[in-house]
Amino acid sequence: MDENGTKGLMVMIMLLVTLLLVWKYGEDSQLPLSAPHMPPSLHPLAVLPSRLLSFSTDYAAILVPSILATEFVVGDDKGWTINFDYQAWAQGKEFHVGDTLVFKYKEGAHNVLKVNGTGFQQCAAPAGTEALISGSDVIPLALLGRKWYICGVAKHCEVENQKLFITVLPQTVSPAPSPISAAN
Ligand SMILES: [Cu+2]
Repeated sequence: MDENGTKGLMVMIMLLVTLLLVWKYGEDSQLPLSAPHMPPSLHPLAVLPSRLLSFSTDYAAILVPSILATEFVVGDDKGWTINFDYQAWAQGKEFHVGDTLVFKYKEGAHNVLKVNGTGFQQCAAPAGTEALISGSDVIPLALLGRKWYICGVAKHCEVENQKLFITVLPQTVSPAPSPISAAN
């Protein structure tokens, strides 16, 4: 092997080593930032934004289902009031953990008491039950099961039927859109 051939071989080896280092460090963000042999495009600071982006995209996919929680305005346009059939209103609706109820009424005209089944039947809340009185009372449905709410003002519950009973179902997780349905 002549001198040029040896030089050529050396250059080849150095090139290979450099490529190996670049490949290794390009995959590894633990790299010291001042590696001199690194092309700018493989520098960790150049790679970082795209890694962050793909991370946040993954995260968004996980978080989306909880964003789809429903807010129910009790009684819709009528709000929380007397002479309204709240059982008819609740009929056909599905309440899930993570959803919220909003009781809307003129402040002072009504209130909201969370009671148990007996309290619902008797239109009475146990002593010490704290009434919601803001006129725009938001109740997160945090737990599964049956929930009962009554108005504690005057005889709105007994006489005017201002009471609501719902059953809260498990949290819904919306299925990811399938490629097949997306293609169709
Ligand atoms: Cu009332």
